[in-house]
Amino acid sequence: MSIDTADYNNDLMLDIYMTGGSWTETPERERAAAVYKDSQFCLNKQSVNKQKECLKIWMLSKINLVKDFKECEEMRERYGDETVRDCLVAERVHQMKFDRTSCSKVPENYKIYKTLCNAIEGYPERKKLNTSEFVKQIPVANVLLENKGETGFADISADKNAQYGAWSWAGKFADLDNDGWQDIYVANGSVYAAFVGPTTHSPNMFFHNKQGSQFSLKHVSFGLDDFDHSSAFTYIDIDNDGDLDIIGNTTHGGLKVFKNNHTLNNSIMFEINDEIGNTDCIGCKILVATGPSERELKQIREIKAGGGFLSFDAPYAHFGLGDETSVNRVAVIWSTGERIVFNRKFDAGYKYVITRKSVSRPTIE
Ligand SMILES: [Ca+2]
Ligand SMILES: [Ca+2]
Ligand SMILES: [Ca+2]
Ligand SMILES: [Ca+2]
Repeated sequence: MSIDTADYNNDLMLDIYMTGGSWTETPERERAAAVYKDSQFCLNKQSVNKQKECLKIWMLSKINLVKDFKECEEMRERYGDETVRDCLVAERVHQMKFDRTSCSKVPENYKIYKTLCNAIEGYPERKKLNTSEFVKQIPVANVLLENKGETGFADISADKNAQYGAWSWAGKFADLDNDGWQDIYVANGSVYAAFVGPTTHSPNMFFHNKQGSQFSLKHVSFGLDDFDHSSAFTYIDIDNDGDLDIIGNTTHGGLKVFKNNHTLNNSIMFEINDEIGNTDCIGCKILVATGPSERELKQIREIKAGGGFLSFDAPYAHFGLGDETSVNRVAVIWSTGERIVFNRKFDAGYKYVITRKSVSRPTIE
């Protein structure tokens, strides 16, 4: 449900990461089932949602969507009439595929369910397509495609240990520990257990990039082990200390903020303003080199306004630099195709603003 591009192996060619309903078999599925197996998940405050809301979602997610409403009724004593009503409406809507005349019976104040019902009711007849020339979808996995240049892209998901996911709404690259290698964070979560099995609540997953050779699942040690129904997130340095923090969203609850306390490595950030192309320089690329030689570590970022499910990041280029204290060369490839190189030192620990004026040379602040 998301497609992001970035250079995971620092060869200056942008690679692709795609997420979807990937339900890969991992120990995470068993762990999720254990964590979320009873309402202690809510009572122990493992959720960002208010306790009552959390319990309601927990109950709804446990409902088997069958043709009787027995399980909804069983919720009445503990969770009250309102939850039973929600349950009945949700269940009714999901039966519409069997009985499409029922949409008019969904109460007017359940606007989302009514819209959903009418959308389902309108299933078009499916036209047979000749799929023989289509690129086949890769099922049950998130997908990392490495850019091999002239020979195209190669599926390296399993080789690099990056294929794991669940109901993966959004997966995006960023260097969260500032070691110079871009990691991947994936937001997982779906509320309908009956659709996707009992382990709906797989945690969000964090793939730590081991210098381009492998990814390893590190969401527990990085504090990103989140079992709520996450759907979207943005990377942003909320406290201006040079490491990227995360603001996440949930499908049925509040926002959550993950403050990054992990890294002591250095970093540098660039904001590019363009008075000739587009203001935020969407589509621009920026490259940096550190160390005494131009051949030292090089990294590339593309300024984007997309990448995640219903979400994207601030249009800045953030680079982790490890223990390097400066960048010695910066190149900008403008969205309009021109290129400019700054052969000067940029100290780490700052955000630089590069501006291309409409009538003069670029300036740096
Ligand atoms: Ca690459
Ligand atoms: Ca990293
Ligand atoms: Ca920060
Ligand atoms: Ca920090």
